[in-house]
Amino acid sequence: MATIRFLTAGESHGKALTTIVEGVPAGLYLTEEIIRRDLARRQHGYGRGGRMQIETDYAEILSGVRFGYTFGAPIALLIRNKDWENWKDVLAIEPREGDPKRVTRLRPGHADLPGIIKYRTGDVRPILERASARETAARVAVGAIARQFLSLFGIVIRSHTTSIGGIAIREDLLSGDPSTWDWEYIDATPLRCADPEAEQRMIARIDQARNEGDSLGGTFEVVAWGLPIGLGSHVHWDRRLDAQLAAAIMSIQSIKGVEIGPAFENTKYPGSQVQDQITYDPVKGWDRRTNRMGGLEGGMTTGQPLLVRAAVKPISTLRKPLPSVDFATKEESLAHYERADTTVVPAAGVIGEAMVAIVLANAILEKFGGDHVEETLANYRNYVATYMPEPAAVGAPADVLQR
Ligand code: EPS
Repeated sequence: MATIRFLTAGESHGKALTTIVEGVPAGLYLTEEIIRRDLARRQHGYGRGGRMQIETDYAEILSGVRFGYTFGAPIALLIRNKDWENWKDVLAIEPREGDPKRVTRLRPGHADLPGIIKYRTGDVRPILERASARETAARVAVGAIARQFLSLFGIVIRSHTTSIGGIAIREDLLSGDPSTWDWEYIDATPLRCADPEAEQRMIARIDQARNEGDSLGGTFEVVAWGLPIGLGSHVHWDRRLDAQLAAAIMSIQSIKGVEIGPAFENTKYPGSQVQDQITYDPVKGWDRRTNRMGGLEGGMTTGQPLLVRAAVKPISTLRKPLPSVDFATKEESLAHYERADTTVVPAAGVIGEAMVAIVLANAILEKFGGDHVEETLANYRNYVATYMPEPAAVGAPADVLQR
């Protein structure tokens, strides 16, 4: 069972997104400002629609934190939707006869058709409201808590855009040790992209798609480093960390593919060129010459950086709608259109970070347990000392709890 569990509720244009996060150990330093930073990163990114000008996402902590520290109780979060003011009638809670703005013209690629049939709503509105990626604001807030917990162990998670609309970054830009890459720079660029030349072409492509009433997909990579060897397990399918990561990433709206490291690329080469050769250094300990397995072997971390890559489909709401069918009349009609984004790939990377953080925080808690973070840290240090040559090199920054 996952140790940290969370539920989200809320419609895209409803009053608010709410979340309850259960299972975070006591003693974790946590403030609304820590969560706000990640929420702002998710809102940044060229190619979003008008909605991001309306919202300034902020998670109020309603419970589970006192004097800046968690104490083991569930943490409740509330993110208000400013846009709710404009949707009060369409999403009224009180009973009402019919809806003059009923949506029945189905968008291929969205949850519209399976949702309206399955839930018998007779109206796509409630389906699209909950299927919307607005919900990911709540997930990013949970991810910020998980990230704060992981920082105690020296684990860092970042992401970057690797392609949009078929335009890819130069791969050699991001080789070697990710802890040395300029993540502040990447985060500040319009597309959260490491390759300025490719980024310019991506921006031009986004402008073209916007002008044509079209949308674009792409790919991103989440990178995590500072991981101990042996998170996850080979012994059972649902304890394999790669399975948990793939499920978590695939649960993000618009994601249609995931790979660990260069998994599809690896299929082109014989085994002799793909396995990551093992080395041992008397000071640094176990290491690898390459990282083509993306930091996982047998469903367990190898101690190498974790590389999780994902494919984001072009979003399905198009200003130039595709031919479709009206659910009410069953006659041919153009698909529904309302304000939407042209591309969401830069934001999807931040959401991917959040989901990876939640999975890794659970992997740490599964292995090391603990109701207070000091207990988890003590177990962590004890374990890492079993395979590290220099006990002094073990463990997280000791002063991190003093902030
Ligand atoms: C979304 C459509 C757009 C996006 C929204 C997801 O919203 P609106 O319909 O209000 O213009 O901006 O994403 C967010 C609001 C967000 O915070 O990410 C959709 O249909 O999925």
